[in-house]
Amino acid sequence: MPDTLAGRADFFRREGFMVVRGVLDREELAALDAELDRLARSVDALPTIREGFQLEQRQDAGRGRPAFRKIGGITDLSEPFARLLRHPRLLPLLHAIVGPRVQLYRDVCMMKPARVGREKPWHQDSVYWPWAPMELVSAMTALDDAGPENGCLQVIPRTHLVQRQHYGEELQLDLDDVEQARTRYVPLAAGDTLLFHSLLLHASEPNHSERDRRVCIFSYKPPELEFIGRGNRPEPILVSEITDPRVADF
Ligand SMILES: O=C(O)CCC(=O)C(=O)O
Repeated sequence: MPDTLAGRADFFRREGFMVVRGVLDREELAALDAELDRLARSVDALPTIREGFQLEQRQDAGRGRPAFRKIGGITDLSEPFARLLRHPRLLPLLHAIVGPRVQLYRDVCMMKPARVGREKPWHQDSVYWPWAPMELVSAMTALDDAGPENGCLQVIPRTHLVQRQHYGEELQLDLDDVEQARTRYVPLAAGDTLLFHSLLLHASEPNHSERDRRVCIFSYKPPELEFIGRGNRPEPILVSEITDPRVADF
């Protein structure tokens, strides 16, 4: 991995993803952990923000609390998650990739709980999303150690340059043999962040293990993207703005 900001941004543009190790320290992880615990205890009072929340289809009687699949609008629900949105380890890279003004489109925790967490088939995020051109960047930060056994993300490098046809209600696609051979697991330690392009092919397997695989995903965009969805364009949420591009080079 190149060690200058510009080199890392070039790597991202070429490969469609990159991993930033050790973004969160143990204290920050503990604060986020406590927040998810608090939200799980107040599920009945949880407001629906942006795409809202979903419980897992299969619940786990042993857990004693509802098992979430997803909690949307997490930065409005929790101050520690709002701080992660603008984490100083990520902002310079985000500016180098997205540009001088960075807005938030999506903020979710994907929980993939132990034993019951479902798979997510192969797809490109931008096919679901109302923005053109399809040039968003997601930052997936692991809140637990994530490996193949508990459903870490899988990607296919360099697939972010071409939009693919998806099918079905969940909008997914099937890989051919060549693509299958190019798939890669991306194991993350708790506190690592995977940045990936909104057209990168990715998926994750079910979690049959005894360990949760919780991640937080923020999807960032430049303000110039055109809204091509139905209804009203969502109010922009500014994450960070720099007036002097050299400031990004710290
Ligand atoms: O949580 C996962 O493993 C997959 C999430 C994902 O693919 C997405 O949110 O687009």
